[in-house]
Amino acid sequence: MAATVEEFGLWINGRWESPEGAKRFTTLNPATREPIASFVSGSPKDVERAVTAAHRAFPAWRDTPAPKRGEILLRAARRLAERKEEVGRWVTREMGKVIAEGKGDVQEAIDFIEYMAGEGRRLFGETVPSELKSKFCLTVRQPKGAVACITPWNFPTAIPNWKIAAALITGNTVVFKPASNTARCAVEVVRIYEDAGLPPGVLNLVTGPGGVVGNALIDDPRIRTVSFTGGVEAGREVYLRGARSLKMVHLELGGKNPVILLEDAAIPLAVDGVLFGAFGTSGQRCTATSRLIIHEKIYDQVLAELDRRLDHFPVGDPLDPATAMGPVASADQERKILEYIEIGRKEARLRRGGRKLTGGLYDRGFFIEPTVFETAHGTRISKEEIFGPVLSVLKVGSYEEAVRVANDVDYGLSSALYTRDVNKAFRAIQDLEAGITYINAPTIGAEVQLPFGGIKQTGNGGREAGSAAIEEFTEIKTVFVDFSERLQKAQIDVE
Ligand code: UN1
Repeated sequence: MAATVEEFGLWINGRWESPEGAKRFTTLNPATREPIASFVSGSPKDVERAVTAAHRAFPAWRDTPAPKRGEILLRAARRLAERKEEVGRWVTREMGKVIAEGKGDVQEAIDFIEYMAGEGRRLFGETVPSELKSKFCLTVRQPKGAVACITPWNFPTAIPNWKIAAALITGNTVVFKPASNTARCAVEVVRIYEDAGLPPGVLNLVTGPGGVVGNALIDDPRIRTVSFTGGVEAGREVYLRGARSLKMVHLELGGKNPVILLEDAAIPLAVDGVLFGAFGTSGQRCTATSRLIIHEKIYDQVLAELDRRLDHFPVGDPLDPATAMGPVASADQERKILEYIEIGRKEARLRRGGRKLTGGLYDRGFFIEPTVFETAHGTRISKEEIFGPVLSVLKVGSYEEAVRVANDVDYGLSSALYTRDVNKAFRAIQDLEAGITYINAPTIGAEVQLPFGGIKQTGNGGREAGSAAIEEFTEIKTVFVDFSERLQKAQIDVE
């Protein structure tokens, strides 16, 4: 008999509504396959209502002073901080990351909302001298209008808030379309803004498939910006679709992030970092360490240390604080990762792991062993994003070769170098083709007050978080104020 689960509707214009006869879907706990909750599979009509609500709410929200908007955001951040434990558990139950990371996901959301709340008293423009007398030149930031935030399942509270909090502080209204398999977490995201007293229509939630809800949002001419985080194929579709109506489309896509260990790297520190980078969140981060590029002089020693550490690396119940790695997020994820492992077995040397875990609690969920391949550069597993607990290890003979290998992929999100040589460190900051470079730290763990994003196929040139978050959701208005009381002609009256 199917267990009954809590049912949620769509949040449109400040009300939870369940459209008559709507199709529904249920999310699952990937550690147990237990159902979590049921959600509406939104239709184009639902999107239409949500966009209308966002569009109508825009003028009043735009005219609310930004510091006032900031007060609401601060209340939302405090509300989320009070509920961190509870929401962190929803993240772990619905997505499978271990509880410390579930709470970390929520903390990242809190940090960012707080940061954006403060931004309500900044939102700086520029003042620039004029070439003419008695004339001021300045810029102001203006909101875009109604925007769409389409978010992935791997950071089900942090990434939605990177987008929503930035969109709201700058005076936009939002339609939020979360990944279907973490819809329960999306409800928590909406609730904190509801509790904080956000006016009706300023934030709206429509759950459902990207091919229906996402597409309807992108096609709606009233949506001025689409902010999307997800896979590269879906991102390309979003970009092309948005291009038809000349929308600003902000993309955060994949990664194939390298950690380079030079011959003078502090090995235990580096291995700590690699384990966290490669197997944290079961490797399901855009920033995950998926390639370990080691100088040949320390290659054997590093791998021996990695093996030693992985011999005691508990995989299991993500709610148990002693667990190092939980399940992968879904049956789909499990299938794709196991397919890549099969590809790897044919083209590279499997050093450890490689199996779906079975027996006991493993039979109920989607558990895969932490997997390490030794491979030559150029194999599929060393170049394609796997988004799972699979690390490709590559041996190189020099700094130059390490950088060449690191850069020879389609992506450019995060990168890392372990060395004690300050000159090499600074060279790598110049040489590594990536939006983020870490020195003596792994490829994951970006902080919200800095811009986040990548180059090449990781995106289309934008950044989110940090100061860049404001750019993502605002138009710049350039203002000229002439108080000379006569016609002054730029470029002409200058001699
Ligand atoms: C992602 O995987 O898309 O730097 C985001 C990190 C996290 C964010 C990851 N703070 O790994």
